[in-house]
Amino acid sequence: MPTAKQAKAKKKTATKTYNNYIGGEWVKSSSGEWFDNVNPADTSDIVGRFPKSNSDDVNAAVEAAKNAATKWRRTPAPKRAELLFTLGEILRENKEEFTREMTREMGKVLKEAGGDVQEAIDCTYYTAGEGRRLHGFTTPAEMPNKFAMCVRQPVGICGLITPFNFPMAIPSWKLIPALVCGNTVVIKSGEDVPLSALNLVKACEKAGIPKGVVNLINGHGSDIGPTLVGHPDVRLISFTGSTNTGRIIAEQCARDNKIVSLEMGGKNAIIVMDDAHIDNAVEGSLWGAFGTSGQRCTASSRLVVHKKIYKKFVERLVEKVKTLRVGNGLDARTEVGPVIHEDAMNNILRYIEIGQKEDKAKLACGGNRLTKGDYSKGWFIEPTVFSDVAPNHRIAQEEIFGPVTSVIPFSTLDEAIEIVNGVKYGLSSAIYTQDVNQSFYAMQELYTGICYVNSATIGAEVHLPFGGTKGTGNGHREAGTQVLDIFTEWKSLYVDYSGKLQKAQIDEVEI
Ligand code: UN1
Repeated sequence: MPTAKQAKAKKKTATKTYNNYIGGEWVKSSSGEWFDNVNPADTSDIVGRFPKSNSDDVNAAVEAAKNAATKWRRTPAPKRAELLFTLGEILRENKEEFTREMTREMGKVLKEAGGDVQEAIDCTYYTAGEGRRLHGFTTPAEMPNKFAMCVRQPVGICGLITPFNFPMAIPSWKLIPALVCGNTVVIKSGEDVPLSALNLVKACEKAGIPKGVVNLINGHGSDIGPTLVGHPDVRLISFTGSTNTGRIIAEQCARDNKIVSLEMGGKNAIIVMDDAHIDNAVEGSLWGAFGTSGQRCTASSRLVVHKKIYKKFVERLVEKVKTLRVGNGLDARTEVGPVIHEDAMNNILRYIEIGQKEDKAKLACGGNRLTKGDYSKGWFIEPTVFSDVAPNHRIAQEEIFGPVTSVIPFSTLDEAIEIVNGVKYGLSSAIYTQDVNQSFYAMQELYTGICYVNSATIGAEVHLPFGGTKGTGNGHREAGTQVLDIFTEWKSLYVDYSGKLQKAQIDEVEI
């Protein structure tokens, strides 16, 4: 028999178990199976046990969302928004705890995890404000004594599929607008970071969002994704993640005539002109390339640098990169955390190998997995810089999603723009220059959804549209007021008060 003290100690270290949230109840998966949420900085640290859901769980969650839909849709939008403002308060009150839990499950450093939670708070307050706007419009009708107007209506049940890299911000980008617009949702969060989405959903419960309006199912994409995407009662899928999965989802949605919004890869670049403030450009590049260990869709994975300052830039960059402190994100001194899991690490290492074989490209620093001491517990890669990279090299074309960046030389601004635009993605771009003409020309010519001047490619704010051109997405924008166009459909309303039949396009109107 263990002593009371031993039992207590055991209880303290016992892995916490979490459930799905369906119809306002916290429930196990009907599979009875679980998966571990593992800290990528220390794989012996199990953050929690989460239900490994299956199709039955998805069906139950959709059913719950369906049952709650009519009442929620009919709740006046300003009242829906009031609950969301309360949600914002709850997130603010719990920011510190949510931040630590996020770092533990995802690996990003505490400061950045705090930024992630803050982005969810910002999104909640900003988007809740739409509850008293959700503007439609009126317009003159072409017949006399007839009124014409247009209103937004909710689309119905939304499936929200979110990735690992912004464990609370990205779910909030989808959830909050969906709710303010009057939809009910089923969230399937990234299986590597289930706790942050669960914290968000728990906060929704606390805020008083009615049962069934928000449902959360945990588990692996391959087990539950197809059922959610293919479910006949789900009207919309909003997905952020890999290009491959996005394409599969889009194909299924096309077959079923579903609305689908996709946010996928990026191969973002910073142009550094010869007149740039070079230290600012180096600092921005460090932040853009190695923040979140390069695991942002917006990461600065290409640095396109003018030949006149190229040597100096690479020298200063490499010098700084070598001083970056890699480690467990929970240590406040850490600047670069681990990558999310072993497969991701191996994929990044494979790209580093490919880079080393590219004709003329040089490994300027980094390039290895870190394995000594505490590093052996997790998935750490040295911040890596390739110089003398050609625009068509694979490391300059394909998304690596890790702490690796490529420096590419150029001679003219037009050449630099061609390099930046010469990839299949179009999410974010940036230019460092002191010249107003060059900066406006670049803003005009860079074919990306986001463009920064004198700043890196990361750091989008929630009140501006977020999304990209070409292979990054399918034309939608999240955040801003533009996200409302994803989560509502327009309804045109005509009211004829002439007291007779009037035929548009046919009847002559006397002038
Ligand atoms: C992402 O990488 O998918 O602009 C989102 C940024 C963050 C969001 C990134 N606010 O870098």
